[in-house]
Amino acid sequence: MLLAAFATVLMLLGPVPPVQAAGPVPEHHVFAVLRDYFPSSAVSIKQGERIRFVDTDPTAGPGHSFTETVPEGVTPRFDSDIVPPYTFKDVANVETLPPGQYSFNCKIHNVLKGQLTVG
Ligand SMILES: [Cu+2]
Repeated sequence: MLLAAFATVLMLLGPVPPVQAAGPVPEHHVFAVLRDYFPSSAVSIKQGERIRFVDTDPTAGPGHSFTETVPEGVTPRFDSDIVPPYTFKDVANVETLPPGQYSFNCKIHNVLKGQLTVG
């Protein structure tokens, strides 16, 4: 009797949704700078993904950065800061960006620039 009532309640509740895992680990999109140029001027990531900026440029002593292009005095919303040659950094805050288009450049070398699309 009690079991039948319990079974009826379960049927009324419907199927139990599967338990969600903690969620996917944000992926890293690797963006490298090669010998004083960005090999691609366009980068696309999904919302929540991160970008690991790798400097493989042996010619640039000061290194490079992956930084949002902003007017002087404005704080960029994402920035790897300067990455010395043969090292890498994750671009800070890029995983928090809402979908949209963003311009980026190297803060040392303004000619190194591109477009980031967050989908
Ligand atoms: Cu640079």
